[in-house]
Amino acid sequence: MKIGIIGHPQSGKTTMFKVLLQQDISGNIGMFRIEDFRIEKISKIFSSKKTTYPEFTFVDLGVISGFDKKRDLDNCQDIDLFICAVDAFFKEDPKSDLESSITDYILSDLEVIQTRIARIQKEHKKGDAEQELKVLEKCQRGLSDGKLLWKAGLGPNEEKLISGLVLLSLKPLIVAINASDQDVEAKEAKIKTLEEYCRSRDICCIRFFGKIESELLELELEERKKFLKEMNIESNLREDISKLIFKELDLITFFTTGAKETRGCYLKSGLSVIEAAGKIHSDMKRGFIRAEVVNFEDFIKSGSIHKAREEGVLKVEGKSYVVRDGDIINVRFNV
Ligand SMILES: Nc1nc2c(ncn2[C@@H]2O[C@H](COP(=O)(O)OP(=O)(O)OP(=O)(O)O)[C@@H](O)[C@H]2O)c(=O)[nH]1
Ligand SMILES: [Mg+2]
Repeated sequence: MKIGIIGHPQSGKTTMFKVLLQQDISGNIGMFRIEDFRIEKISKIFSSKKTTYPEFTFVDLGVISGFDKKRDLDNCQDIDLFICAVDAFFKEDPKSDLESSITDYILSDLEVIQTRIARIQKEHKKGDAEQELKVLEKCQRGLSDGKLLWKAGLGPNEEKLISGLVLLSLKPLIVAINASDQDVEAKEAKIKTLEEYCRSRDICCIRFFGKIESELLELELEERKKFLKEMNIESNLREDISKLIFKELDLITFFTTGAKETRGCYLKSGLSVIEAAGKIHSDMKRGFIRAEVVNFEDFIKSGSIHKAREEGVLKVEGKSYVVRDGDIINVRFNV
């Protein structure tokens, strides 16, 4: 999954990017390791030589502006979710910044949609093009009402028909409010206004403390946590963002384990075990026979795979089994 950071100039995008990646990174792309205590626990129990965490790719996209729209949109093509940084440390009226970012989003999508509609109408195509036109018109109505497409109630088939277009608001959006390190109380009101605005649009938001959190990057994790606690700052940007991304993209985590490696992977919820197998290795999908599955909670209660099998919580499942969050999966395959 690829996550793009956007926002107004100087809103703290790069600061947030660095805090999320836990390093003073020079480029604008980096890997974000998703912490999950379950992975460590499983790895320890199986004495795995290697522990592999799931990761998101983060991209600091900079400002998406009118001046080089084509290039900006090309960069957004494969983004799965956007995080919009909003400056509440300096700006008097951060809500209007966020509103204007959202308006830019909507206008960009409207332009893409209208261009596409004009093209289809000009070519007088039938069949799929007619279906697409219906979806485009639905999108146009939604956008004209100020709705983000991601909230416009499009079905999977409708989304498929327009999947070739770069529509920013079709992707989930999380708002990250860069709260201030100074005059915290005085700034509380404008942060609350922002949070209220996000609620009214049904957009998830979190607070972070860009300046302080980035200054603490040089310290060890435990030291950092101690410092933040002493400063009365309750922010765990990495954990909070990770949870929200899982929620908005509707992801779950499953595990594979053995003496060689314990690995955590994320998966769209509702997918079956054969799709999970494909995420580990294409051979596993191709030659899938069956899977042995035990959920993390049951496994921990049982204490071992042997016990889990005895107690009947480890089950043999076929390819259509729908994976649950926390499943430990052993795929039997033959190629
Ligand atoms: N006081 C204060 N300054 C901050 C905070 N977060 C970021 N800054 C400062 O604001 C400036 C802009 O931060 P960046 O993270 O570079 O912002 P950006 O959105 O990446 O900026 P552009 O890429 O130029 O659009 C830098 O000088 C930061 O040190 C904060 O929470 N408090
Ligand atoms: Mg920047």
